[in-house]
Amino acid sequence: MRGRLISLEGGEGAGKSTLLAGLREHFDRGGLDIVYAREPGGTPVGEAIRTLVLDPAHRGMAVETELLLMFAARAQLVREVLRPALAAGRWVLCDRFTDASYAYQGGGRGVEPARIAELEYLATGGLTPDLTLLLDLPVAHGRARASQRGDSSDRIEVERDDFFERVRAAYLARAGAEPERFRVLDASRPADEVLLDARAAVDGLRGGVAT
Ligand code: Z5A
Repeated sequence: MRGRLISLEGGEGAGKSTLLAGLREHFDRGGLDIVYAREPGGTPVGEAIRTLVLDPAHRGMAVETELLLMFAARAQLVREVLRPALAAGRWVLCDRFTDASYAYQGGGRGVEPARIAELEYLATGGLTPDLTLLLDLPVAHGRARASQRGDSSDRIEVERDDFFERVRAAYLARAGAEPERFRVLDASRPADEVLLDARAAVDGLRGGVAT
């Protein structure tokens, strides 16, 4: 039986890394063998692309280049990690997937969704998550959290608030269009509450096995 693909999405500082750590602990406790991946990245080729695409030195990167690099990393991840894991019946938890391209390059940068869909088919063959957990919170809240981490901003994080407002709107529009796949979580709540909801959604997908 094919495994399941779960993706985590959200704007800057929404708490994806925090949630991922909590879910990981939950799965480990249940003795579940989960494959973890992240985008852009998750393979040696993908991690090299991540370094390139997020490097603030490349301020002049064209929108099309950014889009193609995201999908180049994704194509590699799908071929090298996701397809083999799913075919072997394993479950995969991926920190971002194709929805991020529709939100950031589509909503944020203004690329036509139809153009993105062409690349999606090429890179993923139409592979879609079984469940997408969207961490939603106001842009200013997420940015304040991210700035508290004290690390330096990458090439996308330096964008202005209106960019991230469009990203958020694009995510919510996608969630509204596919309510059966998305679970929108109010990420402004304490991390343990967000984790409880996320666990319930994932366990629901497992038919209650991972309780
Ligand atoms: N990108 C793209 O443009 N197109 C694509 O197709 C793809 C990606 C795949 C890298 O993503 C960038 O790539 C990203 C989108 C773009 N650019 N941006 N901006 P990333 O996922 O690696 O990085 P990120 O989006 O910048 O995530 P992040 O800023 O690292 O945030 P996070 O993982 O969602 O948050 P966190 O580190 O878990 O939490 C941030 C802080 O808040 C931290 O101090 C936590 O302790 C705290 N926190 C977390 N949750 C809570 C709660 N619930 N309450 C209070 N405090 C909390």
